[in-house]
Amino acid sequence: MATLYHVPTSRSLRVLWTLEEIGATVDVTSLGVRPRLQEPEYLAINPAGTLPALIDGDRAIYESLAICEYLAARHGSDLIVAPDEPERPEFVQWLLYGEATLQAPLSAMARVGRIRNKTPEMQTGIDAVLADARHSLSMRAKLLEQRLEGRDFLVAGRMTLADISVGYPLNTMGKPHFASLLGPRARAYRERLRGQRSSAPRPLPSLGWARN
Ligand SMILES: N[C@@H](CCC(=O)N[C@@H](CS)C(=O)NCC(=O)O)C(=O)O
Repeated sequence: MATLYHVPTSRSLRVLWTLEEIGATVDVTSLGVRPRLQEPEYLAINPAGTLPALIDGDRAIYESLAICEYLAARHGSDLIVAPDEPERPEFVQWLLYGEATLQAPLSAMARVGRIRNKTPEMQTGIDAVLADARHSLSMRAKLLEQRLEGRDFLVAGRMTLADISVGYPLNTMGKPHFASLLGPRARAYRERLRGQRSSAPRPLPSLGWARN
Protein backbone atom coordinates (compact mmCIF):
# COMPACT_ATOMS: atom_id res chain seq x y z
CA MET A 1 0.00 0.00 0.00
CA ALA A 2 1.17 3.55 -0.71
CA THR A 3 2.38 5.71 2.18
CA LEU A 4 1.37 9.34 2.64
CA TYR A 5 3.69 11.58 4.66
CA HIS A 6 1.38 13.99 6.38
CA VAL A 7 1.31 16.85 8.83
CA PRO A 8 -1.97 18.23 10.21
CA THR A 9 -3.19 21.53 8.69
CA SER A 10 -0.83 21.13 5.72
CA ARG A 11 -1.65 20.59 2.04
CA SER A 12 -2.09 16.93 2.88
CA LEU A 13 -5.68 18.06 3.58
CA ARG A 14 -6.14 17.89 -0.20
CA VAL A 15 -4.88 14.32 -0.35
CA LEU A 16 -6.97 13.08 2.59
CA TRP A 17 -10.02 14.75 1.10
CA THR A 18 -9.40 13.09 -2.29
CA LEU A 19 -9.03 9.73 -0.55
CA GLU A 20 -12.37 10.28 1.21
CA GLU A 21 -14.09 11.19 -2.04
CA ILE A 22 -12.79 8.15 -3.93
CA GLY A 23 -13.25 5.80 -0.97
CA ALA A 24 -9.61 4.72 -0.87
CA THR A 25 -7.02 4.60 1.86
CA VAL A 26 -3.24 4.66 2.21
CA ASP A 27 -0.83 4.21 5.10
CA VAL A 28 -0.39 7.58 6.79
CA THR A 29 2.84 8.59 8.51
CA SER A 30 2.27 11.74 10.55
CA LEU A 31 5.27 14.00 11.14
CA GLY A 32 5.70 16.68 13.77
CA VAL A 33 4.92 20.16 12.52
CA ARG A 34 8.51 21.28 13.05
CA PRO A 35 11.43 20.94 12.68
CA ARG A 36 10.82 18.53 9.85
CA LEU A 37 13.37 20.32 7.70
CA GLN A 38 15.99 18.95 10.08
CA GLU A 39 14.63 15.38 10.16
CA PRO A 40 17.23 13.31 8.26
CA GLU A 41 14.82 10.39 7.86
CA TYR A 42 12.27 12.58 6.08
CA LEU A 43 14.91 14.42 4.06
CA ALA A 44 16.02 11.04 2.73
CA ILE A 45 12.47 10.66 1.37
CA ASN A 46 12.03 14.26 0.18
CA PRO A 47 15.21 16.36 0.10
CA ALA A 48 13.06 19.50 -0.21
CA GLY A 49 11.54 18.75 3.19
CA THR A 50 8.04 19.75 2.02
CA LEU A 51 4.83 17.89 2.73
CA PRO A 52 2.83 16.03 1.63
CA ALA A 53 4.71 13.23 -0.11
CA LEU A 54 3.34 9.95 -1.42
CA ILE A 55 5.52 6.90 -1.83
CA ASP A 56 4.02 4.09 -3.89
CA GLY A 57 6.58 1.35 -4.49
CA ASP A 58 9.38 2.92 -6.52
CA ARG A 59 7.31 6.02 -7.22
CA ALA A 60 7.59 9.22 -5.16
CA ILE A 61 5.26 12.19 -5.70
CA TYR A 62 5.88 15.47 -3.86
CA GLU A 63 3.21 17.91 -5.09
CA SER A 64 -0.13 17.74 -3.28
CA LEU A 65 -2.17 18.16 -6.47
CA ALA A 66 -0.07 15.63 -8.38
CA ILE A 67 -0.74 13.16 -5.56
CA CYS A 68 -4.49 13.87 -5.76
CA GLU A 69 -4.46 13.45 -9.54
CA TYR A 70 -2.49 10.19 -9.28
CA LEU A 71 -4.88 8.68 -6.73
CA ALA A 72 -8.05 9.87 -8.49
CA ALA A 73 -6.84 8.64 -11.90
CA ARG A 74 -5.94 5.24 -10.47
CA HIS A 75 -9.51 4.92 -9.21
CA GLY A 76 -11.09 6.16 -12.46
CA SER A 77 -12.71 8.98 -10.46
CA ASP A 78 -14.74 11.77 -12.05
CA LEU A 79 -12.95 14.19 -9.73
CA ILE A 80 -10.78 14.54 -12.83
CA VAL A 81 -12.29 16.36 -15.80
CA ALA A 82 -11.22 14.18 -18.73
CA PRO A 83 -9.36 15.62 -21.77
CA ASP A 84 -12.43 15.10 -23.98
CA GLU A 85 -14.80 17.03 -21.66
CA PRO A 86 -15.61 20.59 -22.76
CA GLU A 87 -14.42 22.25 -19.55
CA ARG A 88 -11.05 20.50 -19.37
CA PRO A 89 -9.08 23.77 -19.92
CA GLU A 90 -11.07 25.47 -17.13
CA PHE A 91 -10.41 22.44 -14.92
CA VAL A 92 -6.66 22.80 -15.34
CA GLN A 93 -6.91 26.58 -14.84
CA TRP A 94 -8.74 26.28 -11.49
CA LEU A 95 -6.67 23.30 -10.37
CA LEU A 96 -3.55 25.46 -10.71
CA TYR A 97 -5.21 28.63 -9.38
CA GLY A 98 -5.72 26.95 -6.00
CA GLU A 99 -1.98 26.45 -5.45
CA ALA A 100 -0.18 28.94 -7.70
CA THR A 101 -2.49 31.95 -7.34
CA LEU A 102 -4.67 31.78 -4.21
CA GLN A 103 -2.28 29.87 -1.94
CA ALA A 104 0.86 31.82 -2.94
CA PRO A 105 0.21 35.02 -0.91
CA LEU A 106 -1.00 32.92 2.04
CA SER A 107 2.28 30.99 1.95
CA ALA A 108 4.25 34.25 1.87
CA MET A 109 2.34 35.46 4.92
CA ALA A 110 2.93 32.22 6.80
CA ARG A 111 6.62 32.27 5.94
CA VAL A 112 7.35 35.80 7.17
CA GLY A 113 5.18 35.14 10.21
CA ARG A 114 7.66 32.44 11.24
CA ILE A 115 10.68 34.77 11.37
CA ARG A 116 12.00 34.96 14.93
CA ASN A 117 14.25 37.47 16.74
CA LYS A 118 13.08 40.41 14.67
CA THR A 119 14.66 43.82 14.92
CA PRO A 120 12.31 46.84 14.57
CA GLU A 121 13.69 47.40 11.05
CA MET A 122 12.92 43.80 10.11
CA GLN A 123 9.43 44.18 11.54
CA THR A 124 8.84 47.18 9.28
CA GLY A 125 9.84 45.11 6.25
CA ILE A 126 7.72 42.17 7.40
CA ASP A 127 4.70 44.42 7.87
CA ALA A 128 5.15 45.68 4.29
CA VAL A 129 5.31 42.10 2.95
CA LEU A 130 2.20 41.17 4.95
CA ALA A 131 0.24 44.19 3.67
CA ASP A 132 1.28 43.47 0.08
CA ALA A 133 0.35 39.78 0.36
CA ARG A 134 -3.02 40.65 1.88
CA HIS A 135 -3.77 43.08 -0.94
CA SER A 136 -2.74 40.49 -3.50
CA LEU A 137 -4.97 37.90 -1.81
CA SER A 138 -7.98 40.21 -1.90
CA MET A 139 -7.45 40.85 -5.64
CA ARG A 140 -6.99 37.16 -6.41
CA ALA A 141 -10.13 36.23 -4.45
CA LYS A 142 -12.17 38.49 -6.75
CA LEU A 143 -11.60 36.11 -9.64
CA LEU A 144 -13.04 33.27 -7.56
CA GLU A 145 -16.03 35.39 -6.56
CA GLN A 146 -16.71 36.12 -10.24
CA ARG A 147 -16.35 32.47 -11.28
CA LEU A 148 -18.83 31.30 -8.65
CA GLU A 149 -21.70 33.34 -10.07
CA GLY A 150 -24.41 30.79 -10.87
CA ARG A 151 -22.14 27.84 -10.03
CA ASP A 152 -22.03 25.47 -7.04
CA PHE A 153 -18.64 24.09 -8.10
CA LEU A 154 -15.85 25.55 -10.19
CA VAL A 155 -16.07 23.43 -13.33
CA ALA A 156 -18.06 20.77 -15.16
CA GLY A 157 -21.12 21.15 -12.92
CA ARG A 158 -19.72 18.77 -10.31
CA MET A 159 -17.17 18.56 -7.53
CA THR A 160 -13.68 18.01 -8.97
CA LEU A 161 -10.05 18.22 -7.94
CA ALA A 162 -10.23 21.92 -8.83
CA ASP A 163 -12.54 22.40 -5.82
CA ILE A 164 -10.21 20.35 -3.62
CA SER A 165 -7.30 22.48 -4.78
CA VAL A 166 -9.05 25.78 -4.03
CA GLY A 167 -10.55 24.33 -0.83
CA TYR A 168 -7.16 24.29 0.87
CA PRO A 169 -6.45 28.06 0.75
CA LEU A 170 -10.15 28.70 1.38
CA ASN A 171 -9.84 26.66 4.55
CA THR A 172 -7.15 29.06 5.78
CA MET A 173 -9.23 32.01 4.62
CA GLY A 174 -12.08 30.86 6.85
CA LYS A 175 -10.17 32.27 9.81
CA PRO A 176 -11.59 35.57 11.15
CA HIS A 177 -8.45 37.48 10.14
CA PHE A 178 -9.27 36.86 6.45
CA ALA A 179 -13.07 37.01 6.65
CA SER A 180 -13.37 40.39 4.92
CA LEU A 181 -11.37 39.20 1.88
CA LEU A 182 -13.98 36.69 0.70
CA GLY A 183 -17.17 37.73 -1.04
CA PRO A 184 -20.56 36.16 -0.29
CA ARG A 185 -20.35 33.56 -3.07
CA ALA A 186 -16.90 32.40 -1.96
CA ARG A 187 -18.04 32.17 1.67
CA ALA A 188 -21.11 30.10 0.68
CA TYR A 189 -18.91 27.93 -1.55
CA ARG A 190 -16.52 27.31 1.31
CA GLU A 191 -19.40 26.12 3.47
CA ARG A 192 -20.62 23.89 0.62
CA LEU A 193 -17.19 22.31 0.38
CA ARG A 194 -17.06 21.71 4.12
CA GLY A 195 -20.47 20.01 3.94
CA GLN A 196 -19.39 17.96 0.92
CA ARG A 197 -16.98 15.69 2.73
CA SER A 198 -18.17 12.20 3.41
CA SER A 199 -19.21 11.49 7.00
CA ALA A 200 -18.30 7.81 6.70
CA PRO A 201 -15.63 6.84 9.24
CA ARG A 202 -12.35 6.01 7.55
CA PRO A 203 -8.95 5.02 8.86
CA LEU A 204 -7.56 8.43 7.92
CA PRO A 205 -6.69 11.51 9.97
CA SER A 206 -9.36 14.19 10.24
CA LEU A 207 -9.36 16.82 7.50
CA GLY A 208 -9.08 19.50 10.14
CA TRP A 209 -11.18 22.23 8.51
CA ALA A 210 -10.68 25.51 10.34
CA ARG A 211 -13.69 26.66 12.35
CA ASN A 212 -14.91 30.14 11.61
N1 LIG B 1 3.41 23.02 -4.02
C1 LIG B 1 3.67 22.09 -2.96
C2 LIG B 1 3.99 22.90 -1.70
C3 LIG B 1 4.38 22.01 -0.54
C4 LIG B 1 4.61 22.84 0.70
O1 LIG B 1 5.21 23.94 0.69
N2 LIG B 1 4.16 22.30 1.84
C5 LIG B 1 4.34 23.00 3.10
C6 LIG B 1 3.34 22.48 4.12
S1 LIG B 1 1.69 22.77 3.64
C7 LIG B 1 5.74 22.69 3.59
O2 LIG B 1 6.08 21.55 3.76
N3 LIG B 1 6.55 23.73 3.78
C8 LIG B 1 7.90 23.57 4.24
C9 LIG B 1 8.00 23.87 5.65
O3 LIG B 1 7.13 24.59 6.14
O4 LIG B 1 8.90 23.39 6.31
C10 LIG B 1 2.45 21.18 -2.77
O5 LIG B 1 1.34 21.55 -3.20
O6 LIG B 1 2.59 20.08 -2.20
